[in-house]
Amino acid sequence: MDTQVVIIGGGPSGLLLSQLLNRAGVDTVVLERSTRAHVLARIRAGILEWGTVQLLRDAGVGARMDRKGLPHDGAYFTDSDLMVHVDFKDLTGKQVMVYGQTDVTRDLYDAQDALGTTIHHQVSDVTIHDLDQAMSAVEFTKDGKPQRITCAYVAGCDGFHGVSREAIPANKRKSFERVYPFGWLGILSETPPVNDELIYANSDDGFALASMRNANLVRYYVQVPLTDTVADWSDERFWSTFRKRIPVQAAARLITGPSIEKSIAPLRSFVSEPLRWGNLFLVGDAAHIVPPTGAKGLNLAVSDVHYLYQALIPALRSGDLAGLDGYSDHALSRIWKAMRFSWQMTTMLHRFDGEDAFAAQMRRATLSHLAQSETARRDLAENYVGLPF
Ligand code: FAS
Ligand code: PHB
Repeated sequence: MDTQVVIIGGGPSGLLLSQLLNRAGVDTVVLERSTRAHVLARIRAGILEWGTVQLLRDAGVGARMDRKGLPHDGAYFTDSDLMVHVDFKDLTGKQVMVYGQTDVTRDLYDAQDALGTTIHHQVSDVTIHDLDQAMSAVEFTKDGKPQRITCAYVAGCDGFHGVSREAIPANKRKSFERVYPFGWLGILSETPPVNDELIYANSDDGFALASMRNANLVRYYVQVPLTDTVADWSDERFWSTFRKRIPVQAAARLITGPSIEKSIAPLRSFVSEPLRWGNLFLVGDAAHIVPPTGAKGLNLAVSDVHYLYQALIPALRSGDLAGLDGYSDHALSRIWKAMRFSWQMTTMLHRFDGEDAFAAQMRRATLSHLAQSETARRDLAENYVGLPF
């Protein structure tokens, strides 16, 4: 056997699984189709649940996060000028950490390099074999040459557009999907945040999110029609729309500047079951996608990694397969709860084209209840900071 675990995908879930396994003495090989620079250029998640923060520290990659990250006690949820503060720390005893996925991924690459882990970049033609045998294999092309690696297990950490999910026969897979009729246009701008904590803003004109990366780098989003492209959105148009959608008291403090990154992400909810097929285990976006409204995408990938890591160690050390046999159901239980929260936040905060006045009233009443009910705020807080692993 060439290695114990082949990990397909060098994004956050693949790298974190490799890091945890390597630190436990397990040999891995990571296969990534892009260059490291391309992976690190992606601007994605910005909020880490407290369980994610702890796991990154346990993996030995928390030092830079603890120096540069911003612990946040709460966030604001608004309906036009009604601003509701949900104090996560007061309601749950936990915070969240503002620390970009790009930084997490960079920290993981640095740590994997320090361990001397084998990470093949720019691989292509990845195929997975013999999943029902004691020893499986992964074939791929690297520098124009065909390669084959034998292994005990394969972790499919290759995201929504990867090959792992398709390695499970279509008639053995069941998928669930909700595609939302809008996307998020996101920008990065080297300007001070409009608010000390995040603002999830619902307005008659649509949704906006005021997030950040540090005291002089903001990450702002506006809901846009799916038909829009980045070319439709000048900085001026972005700023005037964003200013219109956040509460007036925040808009008065807004400092605008040139965008240094601008991209549109579609919104969907997706789950593929099961997460296991023989020696293959799906992790993260390879198995599920959530709309970013609940800040769950990256964090769900991390909890999958936690469950798979906890299951692989006894299997590899003593042949105890109970954890692996239970991985799919165990991970799916938490996945579906995060799926629900992300869907609820998306329907609560976005204006849907063609919606009737009743739908707008439901959104308004939901936020008004949030303002008046500590129970409602605690329910949101428990889900936002992350349900227990
Ligand atoms: P990833 O997609 O990050 O990584 C998969 C890796 O596998 C990639 O590097 C890919 O190149 C590689 N790969 C694919 N096919 C392969 C193959 N055949 N062979 C080898 N390698 C292969 N989440 C949030 O919480 N908040 C957000 O704001 C947010 N914004 C997002 C914006 C966009 C545009 C996208 C796409 C996602 C966003 N997400 C967000 C979700 C995102 O953060 C994911 O949850 C997170 O990247 C999941 O990590 P992975 O499972 O590692 O998948
Ligand atoms: C981000 O900072 O990119 C971010 C924060 C919270 C979200 C989504 C994205 O819910």
